[in-house]
Amino acid sequence: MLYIPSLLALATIVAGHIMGVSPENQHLYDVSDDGTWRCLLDLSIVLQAHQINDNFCDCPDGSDEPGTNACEFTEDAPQYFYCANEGYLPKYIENFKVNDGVCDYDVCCDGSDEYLSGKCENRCGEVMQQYQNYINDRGLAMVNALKFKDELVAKARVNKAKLEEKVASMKSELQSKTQDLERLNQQLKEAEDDETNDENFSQSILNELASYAELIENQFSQLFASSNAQKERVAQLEQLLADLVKNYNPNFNDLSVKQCVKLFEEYISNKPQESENQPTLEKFKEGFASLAEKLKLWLPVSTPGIAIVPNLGNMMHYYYGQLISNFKPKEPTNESQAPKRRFTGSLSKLREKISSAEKDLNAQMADFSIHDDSLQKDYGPNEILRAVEGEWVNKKIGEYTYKLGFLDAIYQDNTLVGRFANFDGSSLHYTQGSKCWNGPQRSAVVQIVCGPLNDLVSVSEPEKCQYKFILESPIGCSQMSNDEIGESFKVDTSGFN
Ligand code: MAN
Repeated sequence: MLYIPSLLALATIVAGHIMGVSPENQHLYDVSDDGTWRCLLDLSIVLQAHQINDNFCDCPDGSDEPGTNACEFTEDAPQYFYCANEGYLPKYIENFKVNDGVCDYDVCCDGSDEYLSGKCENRCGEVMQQYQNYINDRGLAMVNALKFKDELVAKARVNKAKLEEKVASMKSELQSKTQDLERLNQQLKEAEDDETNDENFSQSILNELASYAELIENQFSQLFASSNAQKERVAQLEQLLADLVKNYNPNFNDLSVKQCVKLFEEYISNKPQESENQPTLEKFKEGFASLAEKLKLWLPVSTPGIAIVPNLGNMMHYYYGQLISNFKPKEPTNESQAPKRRFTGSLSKLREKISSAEKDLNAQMADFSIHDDSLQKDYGPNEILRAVEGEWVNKKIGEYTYKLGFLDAIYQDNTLVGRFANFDGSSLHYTQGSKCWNGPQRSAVVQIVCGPLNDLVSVSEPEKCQYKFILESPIGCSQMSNDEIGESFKVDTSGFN
């Protein structure tokens, strides 16, 4: 049968050029000498040359219809049409958009996707202009953003240096305070040793006092005993003489008797009255007991119920025992019942000083650890996050106001979305937020894209209570080629119709 090419076929085969195929792929449609061609992904299917772009889908991979929309566009076999876009950049458009009556200038600025009707004039000049403006603007923005980024890196470096300086000074302060504390502890030890020496000293003094006290008591006892015996004898003599005065015969002219009677009468009349306050051993003992009472005020109080023995030596030993027991390490006792030591003021002051120095040192150690840990933390490439530590970005998006603190936390109004966990170089991760109603704890990933300033541009919730933020920041900027910048270019077709 004679093959008569259709209008479409004529349109798609222009001087051996296959419509919808890029120049570098044209060779794939070279026809064999016998005038046949095989499907690209299934060489067992042999077609006649005129079956290419005949608006009928013969190949399962759709390769025989690169310039029409005859083959179905599926996920497994997507079909694309090549637009040359002379003066701009070649592009591929989905085949179902070919000859559908719509000028898809965002892809085919040359209008070639509507080649059948020819209704779409070539706009590639304007598109190219838009593209160049975009590249220039974005390029300039990128240069500025990179400048900001360099400033951030420099600031991060300064912040780190300051922190290192602070950590070093805290370290040396801690070392000196540790040494001070060691000195104080040494002082305490020496003072406690001195106290033990005092104890030995007190022991020898008190021993001496006790033996003097015993000696004095013995001497006084003997003295009082002999004094009483003497008094007894004098009283007997006085009685003898009093009898003599009473009974002698004055008619006997015995001069010696008369002289003795006269002298005795004088002796009696001159005899001093016996004092009421005669020294007695009891008074001496009473005096020492009062001294012992005073000692009780200075020494720890004895166990209730132990009577004070009214023997001078015993009393000395008794109070000495109290004194010694005070130096011995004490069993823990009920504070209210425990006797209070009244002579260790300087020691207790020293202990107080040590305890407050220890508290101070512990607080400073904790503070030091926070700073030292922060020195070890991961702050991303060039440690750039150090530059924004403590900064917050706020933005009302939809019904909520979001607050994002770098290295801190994210809030959705007052709800905690998450606390900073880590930075993987392109995204900040926040976890351990407040629990979602019937769901997980809130968490967020903040993707950082290049921008001149820190700005939250969008938020979404791909899974319940798991948020995704896009944050523009100089942190996300890196040197890009024009082609890379151009990847995000979108044609503005609003002025084309
Ligand atoms: C709040 C917000 C939402 C979240 C729901 C879950 O309304 O935190 O983002 O999806 O709670 O109950």
